[in-house]
Amino acid sequence: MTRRIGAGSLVIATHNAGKLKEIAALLGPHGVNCLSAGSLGLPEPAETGTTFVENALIKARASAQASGIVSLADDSGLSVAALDGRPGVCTADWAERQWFEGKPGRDWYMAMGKVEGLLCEQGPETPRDAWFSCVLALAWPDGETAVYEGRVDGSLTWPPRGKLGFGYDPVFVPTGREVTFAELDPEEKHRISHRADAFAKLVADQFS
Ligand code: ITT
Repeated sequence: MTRRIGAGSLVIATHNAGKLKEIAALLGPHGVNCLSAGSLGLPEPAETGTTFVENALIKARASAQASGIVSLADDSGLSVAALDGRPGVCTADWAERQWFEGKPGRDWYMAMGKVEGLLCEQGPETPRDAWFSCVLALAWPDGETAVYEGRVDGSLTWPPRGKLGFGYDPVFVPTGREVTFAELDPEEKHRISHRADAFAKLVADQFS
């Protein structure tokens, strides 16, 4: 049986404000006292893994060791079928700019445009199927870990639409809907997203 988080605090080992907001909302009903990596001043480890699982474990372990508190990390990304699954684990890297709004930062419009540009190079008939993956990793300070994987399928649209969510949400239309993740009510995204899928597995294992 998997070890339980228990009644104490849990560090959310992310420096991404959009993820932090979604994870806190998903954990809310379970009465967990969430602390953020940012508020504890925890460093961001280098994501040197080649899979979502490896990178989620790197982040969760680094946080648990630095804080001494059980930690939850999320590694996630967008995979495009016609691009052989790219950007995948490099999803955040495709947004990195040396100078963005006066400082180093992430430019999501540029990243979405890069995906669109590569699809356009392949011609108008290119399938636009894509999926988001999310791996949630729990790590305890003594080294024990647990991993939960989630996915949501959909297709890419252009131009971007909607102001909600974060990252690549404005170009992702989940299967069976006509609106993008950035146009969906956050509660609805929390029901169907890759993060929600991974969370359902975590909740079944940890809180049932
Ligand atoms: P942390 O490592 O600090 O958690 P990060 O942003 O660097 O934050 P990742 O390495 O996991 O996180 O990168 C995943 C990227 O995938 C993220 O920055 C988003 O751009 C994108 N992404 C993940 N989930 C998403 C979602 O629900 N909607 C839109 N984009 C998402």
